[in-house]
Amino acid sequence: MDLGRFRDHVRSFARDLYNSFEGTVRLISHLDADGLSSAGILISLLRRLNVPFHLTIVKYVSESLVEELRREPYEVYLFSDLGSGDLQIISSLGKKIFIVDHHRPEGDVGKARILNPFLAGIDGDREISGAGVAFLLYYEMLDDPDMAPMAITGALGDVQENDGFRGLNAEILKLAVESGLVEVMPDLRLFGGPDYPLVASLERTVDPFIEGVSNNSAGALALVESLGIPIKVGERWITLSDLSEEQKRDLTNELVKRMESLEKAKSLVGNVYIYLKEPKGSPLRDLGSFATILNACGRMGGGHVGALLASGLRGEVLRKALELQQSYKRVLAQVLRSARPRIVGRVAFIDEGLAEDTMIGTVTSILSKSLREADIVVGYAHTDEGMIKVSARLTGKGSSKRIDLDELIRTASKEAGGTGGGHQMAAGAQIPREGKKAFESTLLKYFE
Ligand SMILES: [Mn+2]
Repeated sequence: MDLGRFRDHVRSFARDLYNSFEGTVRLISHLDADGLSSAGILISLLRRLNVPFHLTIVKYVSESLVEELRREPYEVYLFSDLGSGDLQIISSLGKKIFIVDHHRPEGDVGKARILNPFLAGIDGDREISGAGVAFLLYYEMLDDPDMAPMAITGALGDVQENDGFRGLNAEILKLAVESGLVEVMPDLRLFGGPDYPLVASLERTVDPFIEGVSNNSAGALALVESLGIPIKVGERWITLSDLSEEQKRDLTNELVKRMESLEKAKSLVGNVYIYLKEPKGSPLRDLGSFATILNACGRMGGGHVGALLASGLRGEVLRKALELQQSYKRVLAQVLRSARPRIVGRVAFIDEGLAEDTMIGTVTSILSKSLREADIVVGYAHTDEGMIKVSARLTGKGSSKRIDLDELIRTASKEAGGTGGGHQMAAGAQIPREGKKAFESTLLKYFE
């Protein structure tokens, strides 16, 4: 693998971490799909080195978290897929601190040891995920590529794939393919991948949303039957890979008709990443779906289940993870049904109380695709810290195309006494409760 300038960083970090092992390692990771993939890789690493660990999955680093950690009896703290933006709070911990992350570092590193692509001049937003960084550490210490698929899963979860991977992600993928762990091929991107039962696959695909099929088993079945595709091949359910070229073309055409936009239709076809060690019929065989399942675990308070799943455990752990995914779908559907956006000018607001802070981003995202009366959707949720989490998305309506949400949210959250930013199409913020009015008036002023 060509790690370029990052190679020396990985080596010296691995050496320092290895030399610091004594007693139990305190592992803290992020609750999104990338954070859980990272945790899975690090758990697997510690297990193989016979180092005991104590794991906690968190949404973000806060002062109260660090306060709690400080009172614990551990010596070595390992943070993954978070921490780079909170160097100041973390260094106040006063223990041996190791950070494995790909977020842009902010503040003074202090005594903490940090492994971060940005510090080697590599773009951690696009070229490597938290799980990717954890994997490079794993590979350096164990010289075994077996966890590379989890690095790909993390990168898919963080939406770093765009017609393939770049930079270090591409290097890791190459290793995974050459080691016979992963196969990449262009196909329909449905839940579960090409070897998953087709009807279930259609029903469970929600991003992109397929009108009359997503979350609708009768609709999914009717669609397959209307195309003259048999439901079963002998004794087993038919899958995408069983279809002839012609059947696949018919199916694709039918699905494209049900998409709300051309962009969405395009996202339906692309590379799929097959995890060859997973049996056919397992939803984990498709790494994109693996990320979807991990995401649901995290959002439903089952982060530890997701992390164990990512570390390679199956059986009861897999059963629990799939259960969490089902309840996530139910809760999300319920939240979406009861959403009543408050529309002011060209902004649709979703007030606190509808969704929890772990779910508001997803809710805002989904609503932004259906709301036509606004340019942007702004969702609010209470946080455990007594703040308001803000999540904003462009609706994709013609007039919204020129809005730079990153800048707009950054400015408005600053006015409100908070912090925020993100990307042009999607951004987020944390603001104090009393800052909500100032936040909204700054936002609305932009549209005057
Ligand atoms: Mn990440």
